[in-house]
Amino acid sequence: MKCVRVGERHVEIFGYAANEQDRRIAVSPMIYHRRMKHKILLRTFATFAAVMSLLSIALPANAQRSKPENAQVAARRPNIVYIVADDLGRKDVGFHGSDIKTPNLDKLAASGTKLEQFYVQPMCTPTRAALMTGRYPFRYGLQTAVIPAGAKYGLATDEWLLPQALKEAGYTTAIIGKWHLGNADHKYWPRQRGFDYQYGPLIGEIDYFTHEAEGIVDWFRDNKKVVEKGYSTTLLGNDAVKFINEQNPTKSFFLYFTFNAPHTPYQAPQEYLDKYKNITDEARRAYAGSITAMDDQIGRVVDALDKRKLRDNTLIVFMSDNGGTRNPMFSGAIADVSKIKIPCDNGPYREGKGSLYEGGTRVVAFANWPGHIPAGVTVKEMIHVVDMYPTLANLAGASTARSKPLDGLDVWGTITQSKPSPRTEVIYNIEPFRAAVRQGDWKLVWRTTLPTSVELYNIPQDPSEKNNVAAEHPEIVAGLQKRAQELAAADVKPLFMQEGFEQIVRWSHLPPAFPGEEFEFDQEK
Ligand SMILES: [Ca+2]
Repeated sequence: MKCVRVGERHVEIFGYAANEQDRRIAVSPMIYHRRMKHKILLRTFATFAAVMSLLSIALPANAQRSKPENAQVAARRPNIVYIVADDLGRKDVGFHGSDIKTPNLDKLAASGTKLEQFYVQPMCTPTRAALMTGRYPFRYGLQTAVIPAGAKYGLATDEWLLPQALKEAGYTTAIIGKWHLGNADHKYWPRQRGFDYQYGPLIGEIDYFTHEAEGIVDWFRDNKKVVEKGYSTTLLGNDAVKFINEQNPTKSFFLYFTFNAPHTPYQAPQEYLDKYKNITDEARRAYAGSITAMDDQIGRVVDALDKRKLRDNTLIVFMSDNGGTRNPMFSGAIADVSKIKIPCDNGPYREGKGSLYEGGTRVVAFANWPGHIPAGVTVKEMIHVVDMYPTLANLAGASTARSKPLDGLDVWGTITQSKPSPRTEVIYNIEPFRAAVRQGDWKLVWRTTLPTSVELYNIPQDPSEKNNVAAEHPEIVAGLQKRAQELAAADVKPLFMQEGFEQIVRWSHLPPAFPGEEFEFDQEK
């Protein structure tokens, strides 16, 4: 675990001090409050410092635009259920060979089309922003890290989001699950961004049972905080089933169904832990249980669609928002996983969440729509999550005229007919300290902070990114670096860093930090 030593304290990055509970009891409320204030600032700085120091890794301008259609036409358009898992390891589903049981996902994948080169951003916020906007996060400053729970910023309100486009086309729109695109101001909340209905958490991670982070409940329905008992995955499933049952079958709906599972803290109800008595490692048992619990809720949603005879007119898309965690620095803030064996498995791909290698960005994904998407097919063409915006908008008869220039391309022909993907380039990310760009088979992974590094991989030949061939292909490296530089010159600098610097300035105006008054001070030491 990386630590920043400040005065008497070690401030853990993305973690708590191990004996925090004991300290709370030991100190006075005033001192405790002051310490917490320091701690929050220090953790923000530590997060920022860690990202800066440890991360060391042909624009499709003419996205297809559809013509607006009226709401009556939309009534014949398919329902869309877009399911997002949080930090799911690529290999951690049954159909990728895991011992973790996901029978419902396996069935949907087998009766649909698997998307084997489906790319996302390496963390929660950027991927969700890319899906909602059809644009890479470096276009609007969300490319670095996630929106911390205490941050003020959010997804720029001048972006025209997918639910806004679908709503305009006559769809009923709902988010049931995690948002993570801004929480400090109502203007960033989903009901203000095109969703007719909202239920679930707004920030990046919560306790599955208390729905809290930092002692604050993060569980809302239609902008109102609700206190409910239950395991978050089950509650989200209950609500999704209820939503489906309430829909008017003559009106199309878009359900954005986004679990906080299997993100840390690794937690599952006892009945799911009991399914994995064979797994001795506690973290992996809970992680496996949380995945199977999620799978069960997805099964309930499919059953609800079946019962209402909606399956033939419903597209289901499933993806993870980033690869499984492999580096504790990116696991989250609630649980310290630095001392456990991290349970996520990204199969053959290098590293995981937070990384620009394939393990962080090439995720488990499939699409299913009986009669429209072939069963038993695996598409190996490149697709990026930004492509889903124009693809779904066109499918829904929604206009993208109010969108900013899309990075996404319509990949419906690729998904349904295995046509060559219109996407020949993937921008993994553009950040001040690193970038990764792929054109065709070649992928550049470029760390720009000292010590710099340049890596080049031929992904089809070397999907595990083991053999850096940059020295053998200087002209390809130069071309990809030029592309990264062009994009960086036009980007919006990371809001995470901008607000991080503001926090540092505030930190410098805090009262001086001295050792705690409650401790005995040995004059000799
Ligand atoms: Ca995530």
